[in-house]
Amino acid sequence: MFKKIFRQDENMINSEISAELPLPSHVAIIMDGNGRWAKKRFLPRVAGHREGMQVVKRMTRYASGVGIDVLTLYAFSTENWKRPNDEVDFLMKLPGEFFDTFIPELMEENVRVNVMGYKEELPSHTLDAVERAIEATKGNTGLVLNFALNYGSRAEIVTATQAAMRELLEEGLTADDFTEERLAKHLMSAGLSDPDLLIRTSGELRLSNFMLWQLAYSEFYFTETHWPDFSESDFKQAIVEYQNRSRRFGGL
Ligand code: V07
Repeated sequence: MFKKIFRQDENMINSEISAELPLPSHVAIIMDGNGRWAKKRFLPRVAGHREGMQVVKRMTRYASGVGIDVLTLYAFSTENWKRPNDEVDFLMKLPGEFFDTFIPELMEENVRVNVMGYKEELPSHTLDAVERAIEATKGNTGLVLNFALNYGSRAEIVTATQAAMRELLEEGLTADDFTEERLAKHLMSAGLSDPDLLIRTSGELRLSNFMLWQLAYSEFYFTETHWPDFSESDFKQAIVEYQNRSRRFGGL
C-alpha cells in the first residue's frame, strides 16, 4: 500500500508538463541557499551568488521556452544590507555582470527586464546597470523577467497606501473610498498579474517579506534544493505539481 503511494510520487517527478492543464502565467521564486551551497563546498559565499546568477540565466531560458509570461526573482531584500560589506558590494556588481553577459541572449529570446524595489537606494553603478537592462529590453514582448531588488513587501504596502491616500485627498474623497484596487495600482507590481506559483528553494518555509499582497491566492512550492543546484527538471517538477493541484481543485 505504501509502495503504491511512493510509486505515484515517483511518477509525478518523472511526468511532463501537460498541454491540457493551465500553465502558471506568473512564477515567483525566492532564490535561497547560495551561501549554504558554497559552505558545503568550502567556498566563499560569493561563489554561491555567482553560480546562482548562472542559474538565473538558465531558468530565464527555460521559463521563456515553456511559455511562462512573468518570472519574478527575489534577488536582494531590504534586509540584505545587514550582510557583511564585502558580500553586499559583490552582490551589487551582479546586475552589471548580468547585463554584460546576458543582454544579447535576452534580446534574442525577446525577454523584457523589469525591476521592482527601492532603486534610489542602490549604488549608482548598480542603478546604472539596472536602467540599461530595462532600457535595452523595453521593446521586447516575450517573457517579463522581473527582479525584486532592494525590495520589501511591508514597505511597499505602506508606500502604496500613502500614495492611495494622497489620491483620495486630492479627489476630495474619504477613508471609506479606499479600496483594494486603489492600493494595488500603487504597488511596484502594478501592471503585472499576481503570481500563480511561488517557489522557494533551500528548505525554508517562510515568505520573508516577499510580495505579501500579491501572493494572497498563489500556490506555494518548497524544495530542499539550494538555488545553485536548481535545474530545469526541478522547475518542471514545480510546474507539474502546480498543474496537478489545478486538476484536483479545478475551478476553485
Ligand atoms: C543576484 C544571483 C541570483 C541568486 C540570488 C542572489 C544573487 C541577477 C541579478 C540582476 C538584478 C537586476 C538586474 C539584472 C540582474 C541579481 C543581485 C543578486 C543583487 F537588472 N542575479 N542577481 N542581482 N544574485
